Amino acid sequence: MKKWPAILIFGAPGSGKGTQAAFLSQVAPLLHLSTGDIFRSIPKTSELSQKLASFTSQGLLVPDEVTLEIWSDYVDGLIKTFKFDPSKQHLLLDGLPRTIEQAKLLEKWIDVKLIIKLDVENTEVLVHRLSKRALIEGRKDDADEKIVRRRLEVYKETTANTLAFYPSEIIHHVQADAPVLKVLRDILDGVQKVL
Ligand code: B4P
Repeated sequence: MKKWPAILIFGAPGSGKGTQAAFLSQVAPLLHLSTGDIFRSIPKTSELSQKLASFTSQGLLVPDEVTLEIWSDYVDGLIKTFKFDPSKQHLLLDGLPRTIEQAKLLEKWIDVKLIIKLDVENTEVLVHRLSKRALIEGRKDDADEKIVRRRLEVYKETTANTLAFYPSEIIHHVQADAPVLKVLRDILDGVQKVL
């Protein structure tokens, strides 16, 4: 199988991955896939959704095999329904991989062209953004500060190390503690080199 070309958007919870990926997919031939959104799209009454919630509601990562199985089934569905054409589009992966094991498993499917790394040094900025989103979107995992802080710890302890799996030449760092449009402009500087 020919691997799908992909750009990864990488950063702590609240760093702006979902926000920026939504903008980017409007202006470039990119198919935005957020693992968090895929999980949240599964009907809440299903057994699978309840299994996922047992992890996400505590700020923990969903197990690697389960994550990749759901993600790959989802992409297969998009190909079969002509919503993703790998010959014309790159995937824009938001929130995947989050562990080195996920990065290894993904090698089977994707050819990573670029990684956009959103840098926000101050944890309190992230906590503030997520608490604000809790008021707007009502996501349970944003509403409890203890859970938000646990997600940030999981990011520091596990997800941040995942970046080391990839060659540093393909990593484009962006200062993400800045207004949304400035962050977008800096991201586009990196993206235009590969598209
Ligand atoms: P996600 O849905 O990916 O949650 P997130 O990382 O918190 O959100 P995101 O990064 O998209 O939000 P953004 O900063 O754009 O994951 C939810 C859960 O699912 C995880 O905790 C985990 O349990 C599970 N999960 C997901 N992927 C997984 C995987 N691969 N393996 C295992 N488990 C997985 O936005 C945050 C807020 O900041 C928004 O309100 C936005 O408006 C604001 N904002 C963004 N940019 C800003 C800026 N420049 N200035 C001011 N505010 C800004």
